[in-house]
Parts: sequence; structure tokens; C-alpha cells
Amino acid sequence: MESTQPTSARAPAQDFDWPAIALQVLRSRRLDELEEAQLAPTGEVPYQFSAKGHELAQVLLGLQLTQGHDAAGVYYRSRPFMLAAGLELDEALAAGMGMAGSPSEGRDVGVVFSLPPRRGVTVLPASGDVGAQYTPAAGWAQAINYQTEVLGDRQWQGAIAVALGGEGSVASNGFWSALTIATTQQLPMLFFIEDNGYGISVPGHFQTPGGDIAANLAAFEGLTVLSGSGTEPAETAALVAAAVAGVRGGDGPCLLRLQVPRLAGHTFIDNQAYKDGSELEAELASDPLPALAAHVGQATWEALDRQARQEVAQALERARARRPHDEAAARYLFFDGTPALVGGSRHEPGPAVAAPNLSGPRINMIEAVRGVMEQTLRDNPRAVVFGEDVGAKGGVHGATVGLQAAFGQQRVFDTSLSEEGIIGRAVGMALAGLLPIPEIQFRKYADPATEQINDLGTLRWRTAGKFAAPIVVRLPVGFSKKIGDPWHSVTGEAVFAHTLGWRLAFPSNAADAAGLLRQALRDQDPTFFFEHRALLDSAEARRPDPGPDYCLPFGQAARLLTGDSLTLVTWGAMVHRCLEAAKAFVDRVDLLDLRTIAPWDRKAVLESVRRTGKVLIVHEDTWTAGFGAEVASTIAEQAFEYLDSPPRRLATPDVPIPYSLALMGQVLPGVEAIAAAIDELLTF
Ligand SMILES: Cc1ncc(C[n+]2csc(CCOP(=O)(O)OP(=O)(O)O)c2C)c(N)n1
Repeated sequence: MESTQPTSARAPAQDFDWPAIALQVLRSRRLDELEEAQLAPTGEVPYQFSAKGHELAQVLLGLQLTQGHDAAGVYYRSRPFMLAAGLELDEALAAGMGMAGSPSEGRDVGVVFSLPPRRGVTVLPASGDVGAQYTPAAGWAQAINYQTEVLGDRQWQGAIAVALGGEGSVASNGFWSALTIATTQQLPMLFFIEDNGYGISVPGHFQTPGGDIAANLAAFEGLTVLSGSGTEPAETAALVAAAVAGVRGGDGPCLLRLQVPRLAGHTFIDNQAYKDGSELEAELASDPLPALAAHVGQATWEALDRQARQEVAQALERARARRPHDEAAARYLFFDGTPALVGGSRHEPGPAVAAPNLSGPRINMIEAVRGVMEQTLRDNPRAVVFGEDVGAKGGVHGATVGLQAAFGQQRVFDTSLSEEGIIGRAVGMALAGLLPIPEIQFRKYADPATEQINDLGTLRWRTAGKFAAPIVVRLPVGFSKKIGDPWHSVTGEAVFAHTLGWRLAFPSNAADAAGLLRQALRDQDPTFFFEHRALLDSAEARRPDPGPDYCLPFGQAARLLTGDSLTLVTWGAMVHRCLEAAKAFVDRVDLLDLRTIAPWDRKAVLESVRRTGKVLIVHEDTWTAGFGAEVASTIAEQAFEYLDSPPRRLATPDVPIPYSLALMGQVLPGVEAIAAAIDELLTF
């Protein structure tokens, strides 16, 4: 095998504890064999992934991540690493069986792991999405620098973040996004690529030209690249040690590519028909175990193997004695008062005032948002604000003007142009104890971050409450007063309302914006915070500054008009159009501004509809499966007998927002259309 020998001056003349390494390798191997021979065929482990062939490389890595604040982003073939990081054999088996007492408590696939630190490394909650492990690891790496340089916490000195991945994952967005972040910022991050030549059945040359990511990255600036065997004990050990020591020692990021065989199918049901006989033979010939046996000596090897087999057999008994998981499946989606073991800001919030100060100076929505961020940065040293153009420029909407000058480039910073990177990095930083407040420049540009958004929403749930990454993502949304278009004018709240584990605020005025943002930053769940472009600097959304402690809990609608004939439910910029339209129907319209979409105030809506008997729901997001459908169906289910007419909706038809104002006027619900709908319903 071709190899780039470690050249780093930091490459240590390390004494490796070969018996300890061999024992971990053997435990992993015997575990895989047990599953393949017995537990997968009988269905006791219904979804089995073997790591045979990868063990040596991973164990060598795992045994070196002991700093205390090291972190690893792993993937489904990382079980040997997990064992080296402190996962018990019976936990590993219980995970595959879906039993209680496993890292996910039966919620996730048995090899999709997470682990609070046991031997010095935190295993970040893994994802089933190939490549999704990279950007959170980059976020942790950035947090290492933040902890030492900004917070002065010397315990983080020398910590590193590692992301493990197969060669298939080097084609993923997450890999490139993290590589950009780590190299441009010179973060202490190791990309640990286990190249087994196949992504399920697809050969490596589909993932990177020529199939060798190390060769292709040889000239990448700011990156140390190492490559070689992941199966020859001395060589693999030297490479892993050099990579870890270089990153720990401050050399900046490193990519280490190790060639390993995959000695089983992708999963248990994959028969590898796409490999021919000679290839399978060659793979068997590069099994790392015989070389390792020779390295430790046959007698020692055999004794260790007996020990490993016995441990695995005993672990099976213990795993089988575990209860099937019996906790409510709905638990841990949101914070329920049980603090996570890893992640979330431990900052003590200031006092909360429930009523806004009504005599403060009038502020617009963008000032309200900026003010809360400024206050948070001042009061909480763990708060960080970032996104595209938020640094020197102060954001394309002006929300962060002056913040970088006031708080410095490590607390308020521009990012590379990758929304996956913005959200994934935020996840890693939150797991490392910071409070990230990322901005996505426009709602539509959250599209590339979808994977990280979805994975974050289930992170607490997947880890049965052990991990949490509360972040508040600010997103300017909707049409602007002067212009529309399909890219900058999306609201799309229905998609986010459907995204599990997230809360969503959609304020219609400056005071609500301040109260909701402050509340979101104190709470423990990931939150989308919508800032409507037409309201950022508009007279209708201007309000007296509600004061520095004003907090507005989520799920509380505001009654803006009181009436007895029709309930009008709306949110965001449509609130102001509805207010205008309702002027012609004095005392008849009960107007509710939902203010938050997740959770939404069902109680207030149902109470109102039970009084009025009629309801109109108005929103800017498109019609089909819009959030209005959710509100309408809830009313139909829970207040049907009170209704005097069918629930009605008015929304943007299922077309994009056009550029020309005339065309835009055709699609957005306008004051006249709203008034006509109210009129029609009242006379129904
Ligand atoms: C985003 C995403 N796309 C596709 C898949 C399906 N899938 C699971 S594993 C895999 C191959 C990954 O290969 P590689 O990264 O080389 O790792 P290996 O399995 O070889 O260790 C694919 C395509 C997935 N899980 N996630």
C-alpha cells in the first residue's frame, strides 16, 4: 500500500500498549462475528453493520482521544472506536437489540451512537446521514479555540475534534463545508478517512477522481495530509499518532486517509455480489488481525482472544437480561426540565418581566433584534453571533451592525458561504457549551442546511435526553415592501412547523420580537426566529422598547381586536393587512396574532371560535399544506359543533412570489381580499 510517512516534527516516539490495542480489536471482531453468526440471522439484532477490517485504525485513534474535551463525530461503522472510547460491550449489544440502557434507549439504529465523555472523548450524536458528522465536529473544534482564547479556560488547551468517515463521505456537502471551515480558520480538527474502497457497492473513484482523497488534497492550503495503511500495526499506529499529535500541538487541521478492507457486506443483508472472487480474496489478505497477532506475539494474542470471547459471551447474557425499552416514545423531543449531560449554555439568565414597558422610546423591529443580541453578547460570554456578512458589514439587513466592533471577531463573525456549515457548526458549538445565534441570510437559503436542521431537531430525542444543542437561528423571511422574488421572499413556515423538535417564532412587531427572541435565548430548545422583511423598518411594526427583561413565552397568541362574530387567525406581516381589513367590521372580528407557530396557541383559537362560530385564517405562505390547514383541521376536529360556517383560509396560491410588484399583488393576500373574505363569512 502506498503511504505518506508522517513527517511532522511532533510525531512522537510513542510506546503503544499493544496488548490493550489488541484486546479492543478482538472484542470488536468477536462482537461482529457473534452478530453475524447468531443475532442477525435470528433477527435479535435486526439491522447489523460490521466493522470488520476497520478495527485497528479506529482503536488506535480511540485510545488517543483522552484529553477530556476531545470530541469525535462518528458514523455507523465506528463501533471499534466506540469501544475504545468507553462503550461497554453489553451496551453495544443492547443498542443493536433496541434495548433499554443503550445510548439511544432504543430510539435509533444500534450503531448510530453518542456518548458523554468516559475516557476523555465526547462522542457527538451521530447521524444516519452520510457526511453529517463533519460540520458539528468543526463547530466543536472552533469552540475549543473559543474556550481557551476567549473564555480563558485552560482545561480545553490541546483538545481536538475528529470526524470519522468512509471514502464515500468525502463527496458529501458536509465534508467540504467542514474542510473549508477547518482550513480557513486553522481549527484543531482531524478528518479521519477510512477508505475501504466502496460506498455500499459504489467504488471510490466515483467519490473523488482516482479514488484517493489524500492525493487530491495534497495541495490544499492549510491542511496536513497523511495517508497510508490502516492495517499494518506499526505504520497505522505511527500515522494515527502523528495526525493526533500534530493537531493537538497546534499544527492546524489534518486529513488522514487510511486504507482498510471492508470484510463484510455494507450491512448484514448485502451479499457483495458486486465484488469478484479475487477482490474478496485480496480483501481477506489485508485483514489487520493476522498482522496484529504477529505484532503482539501468538501466545499473548491467544490469551487476549480467549478473554475477548469470554467478555463478549458474558455481555450477551447481560444484554439479553435488559428490559425492552419502555419509556414514552414522545419523551425528549423537547426540553422537559431534565438537563442534558452534554451541551446547552449553562448561563444563568437575568430576571424575566411578563409585561412590556409601554413608555419606552419607539424602536423598529431590526433595532429590537439587534438590542437583544447586544444584551446577550454583553451578559453571556458564551454567546456567539455569526453568518454570512454579519461581521464587518453588520448583516445585509443590518441586524448585527456594530456588534463585531463591540465584541470582537471571535464572538461576531462572518462565515464561509455554506448554510450546512453555519447550522452544523452551530450544533457543534452548542454541544461544547456555547450559545450560538446564527443568521441565515434569507429563509430560502436555509435549503442547504436542511440535513443539519432535521438532525438537530431530533438530537435530544435520539440521545434519550443526554445531549442538547439549543441554538436560535434568525431568518429574515417574506416579501419586502418594494420587491418580491422567488428567492428572497419565501416565508415557508409550514415546512419548519413540520420539522420535528424545533420551535418557531414569527413576530409581527418590535416588542413581540424582543420578547420572543429573549425568551428563545433563555430556553433549551432549537428555535427558528423569523424576521419579516416588510416589518424590519416599518411604522406599523414599531413599538415602545419593551425593556431589557421583557420575555414573551412561546405559544401565547395576542388578541389584537375583540369581536363576537368571526375569529381571524393570522401571523407575521399579514397581521397588519388583517388589522386594516377588519376596520370595516367594528366589534365583529376577534383578531388573533399567533406570534409563534411552534408551539401555537390552540387554546386561544378554540376558545375564540367557540364564541364566534366562524373562522378565517390568513397567511402569506402558500396554500396547500400551509399552516392554515393545520389550524383549520384542529378547529374542525375540536370545535365542529360550534361552527356556523366552514373554516376558511386565505393564503398565497401555490405559486412563487413574483418579482414585479403588480404580479406580487396578484398572489399575496391583500387588504381587499381579506375584507371580502370576512364579509362573505359574516353573511354566510
Ligand atoms: C445523505 C445520505 N445519502 C445516502 C445514504 C445511504 N448510504 C448509507 S451508507 C452509504 C455508503 C457510504 O459509504 P462510505 O462513506 O464509504 O462508508 P462505508 O460504509 O464504506 O464505511 C450510503 C450511500 C445515507 N445514509 N445518507
